[in-house]
Order: sequence, then structure tokens, then C-alpha cells
Amino acid sequence: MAYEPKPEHKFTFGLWTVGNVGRDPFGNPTRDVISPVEIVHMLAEVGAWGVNFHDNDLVPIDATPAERDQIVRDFKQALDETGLVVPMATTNLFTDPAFKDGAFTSNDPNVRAYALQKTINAIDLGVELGATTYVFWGGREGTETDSSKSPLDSTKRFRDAINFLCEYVQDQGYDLKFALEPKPNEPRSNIYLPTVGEALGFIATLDHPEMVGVNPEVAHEHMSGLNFVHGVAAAWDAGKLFHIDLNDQLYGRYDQDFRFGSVMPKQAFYLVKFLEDVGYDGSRHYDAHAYRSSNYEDVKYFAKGCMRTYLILKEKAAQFNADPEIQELLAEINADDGTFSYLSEVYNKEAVGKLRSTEFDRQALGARNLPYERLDQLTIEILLGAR
Ligand code: ASC
Ligand code: MN
Ligand code: MN
Ligand code: MN
Repeated sequence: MAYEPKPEHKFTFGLWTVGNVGRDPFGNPTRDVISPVEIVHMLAEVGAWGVNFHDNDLVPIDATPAERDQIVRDFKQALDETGLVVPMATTNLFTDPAFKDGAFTSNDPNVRAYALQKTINAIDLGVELGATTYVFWGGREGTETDSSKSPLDSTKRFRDAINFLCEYVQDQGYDLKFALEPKPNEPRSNIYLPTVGEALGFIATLDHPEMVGVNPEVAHEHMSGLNFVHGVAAAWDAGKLFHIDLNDQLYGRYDQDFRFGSVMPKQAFYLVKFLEDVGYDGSRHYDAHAYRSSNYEDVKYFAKGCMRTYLILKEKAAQFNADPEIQELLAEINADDGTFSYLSEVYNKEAVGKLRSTEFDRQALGARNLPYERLDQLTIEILLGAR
């Protein structure tokens, strides 16, 4: 079968994604809870490579140590039976009311300490199950009213926490890197580190910036009205694309987490093309869930659809790259006779002199046609299957 997911595609899902029960702020669950073991088997059935989790997706927050051990044993057995791997893990620092005003950035030092304790335990759990990437989504790190805390204090508290945890990982000798996941709002009115750009700026201020990258999510940048591919490119350029959360989302809406490519397939195309062109070799992780109206049979179509659409777009990207008409247009657009290559060499006074004495035909520059309509229509025709 074409577009069949294979391990080398590195498709992963969170336990919380296909296991999502359809609760929303206005309505109760529409699907029964299924266990982590059942989820692993479902993911194996649909062809995923790996499964990721928040600590409490696997081990309930109030489990006894004996219960924890049994749950972990059962989960490991399911992984062994199916061959699924755990590339990434993360901490739930958002569901429990203790975190209602933040975790690492809470005003209460007890909450900040509890958040650190919960995270080191969750890191141990993730590493025990094989995770090499650890995600931080600070869903409750933020404010409704900025009277309650200073964003500078919050930044300092966030930095202290990540610095502490980097040291912990090194102290334990773990092979683990961190990926910060930006989001602008929801569930807080304002969340700190709202976009990829802010996260990249923050990482540069850490004690161990080399251990920390980003985990951009399509939906989260779209909520800010931003171009996701540009954010991913900024992360890649900085050597910081440690992980990625794929899903889909209309601009400006609530956090929709729709099936990958289901809303804005053109943006999804540019994203897949980018990841494949640069050779990103991390997980293609789906942080998405099925519509509330679906039963678990339809959830399987949702999961397969996420992966199929990626593979279809990957084929379209290859088609774009091999299309002679498109390539001819791109060559024309990027034509360069080398006259000005001296400007991208090391800065020197001679170059400045040469530049000063060059006469430019400003009108000719402005009059030049750029055939982007033709190019975009060719792209659309590839996407619509007319080419
Ligand atoms: C994560 C992550 C998110 C949130 C959300 C939880 O770990 O990447 O975007 O948690 O999916 O519902
Ligand atoms: Mn989301
Ligand atoms: Mn996410
Ligand atoms: Mn999410």
C-alpha cells in the first residue's frame, strides 16, 4: 500500500492524543478512557513508530509506588510486544490545581519546588523508558492579570528551574536534551515564551544553552497568527529544532489540535517540504486529537490520516523539486552572475569602495517581473493533483 508509515519515518503520537476522550470546556467526554497498554497496541496497529507521554498519562498523580511499578511493567511489556519506542517524555505541570498559577513561575516557592520534584521524577521515568528528548510545555506559566507577577521575575524563575534541571540531567549522566514548547495563550490568558522567537531568545540566556532547544507546534504558532514554517526555519537555523509537534489549526481560534494537514494543507506542504529538504531527522510527532464526534474506530482513521497526509505531502514536495518548469522559474528568480559575491565575503574597505562606486538602475530593478503568480499556481496544481 502506498503512503504506508514505516519506522524510518519516525511517526510518534502522545498517549494523550489517540487517548483523548473528547472533553472540552463546555462538554463531558464522548469516548471511554482506554489504558496506556491499549493505546500502545492501537498505535502499533495504525503503524506508528513511537509513543510519548506526560508522566500522568502513564502513572496517575496519586498512584502508590507499587501501582507505579505495575503500570510501568505492563507498559514496557506492551512496548516489547509491539516494538514501539519512547523517544520523548514530558511533565504534566498543568492539570492539578496546585499549578493553577504556574509551576516553575508560580509566586509560591512551595509550588515551584514541587514542580521541580515532579519533573525530576518524570525525567527518571522518561529515561527509564528510553526517552532522549524531554519537552517543557509551560501551559500554566503565565497570567490573567499582570498585577499578579512581574514577567521579569517569571523569566528568572523559569531560567532557574531549567538550569537546575540541566544540572540534574548531567549529574545523573542521562543522554537527554530539553525542548521548550511555545504557546501564546490557553489555558492561561497569557503564557510566557509565547512564540518560537521568544523561546530562542530565552535559551541563549541559560547556563547550558547547548542542552536546550525548541519543540514548535503548528497549532500554537497559528494561534498567534504566525507563519509556522518561518518559526521552524528560525529554530533550524539556530540549531535548535530538537522536536516538532504536528497538527493543524485555523489562525486565531481556540487550541484546535486538528489532524495534520486537515485545515491548511498548503502550509502543511511547505512544512513537510522544509523538514525533508533540510534533512530533519527527529520524530514527526503528532500532538493532535480526533474530533469529539469520533469513536475509537474513527480515531484510528484520524491517526492514519496524520501519517498518510505527511507522506502524501512528502511525495508532493519531491514532485515540486523535480518539476522542470518550477525549477526553471526558481533558477530565473535566483539568477546571479556573481558580480556582487564580494559582498558576502569578509567585510573589507575595498568592498565598500566598490559598492559606493557602483551605479544601480533603480527603475530597471523595480520594473523586473517576478513570476510568482505562475509559480504559485504550479504549486497549487501539484497540491490539487492536477499536475
Ligand atoms: C504537551 C504539549 C502540548 C500540551 C497539550 C496537552 O506536552 O506538547 O501542546 O502538552 O497537548 O493537552
Ligand atoms: Mn495545541
Ligand atoms: Mn504540543
Ligand atoms: Mn497542544
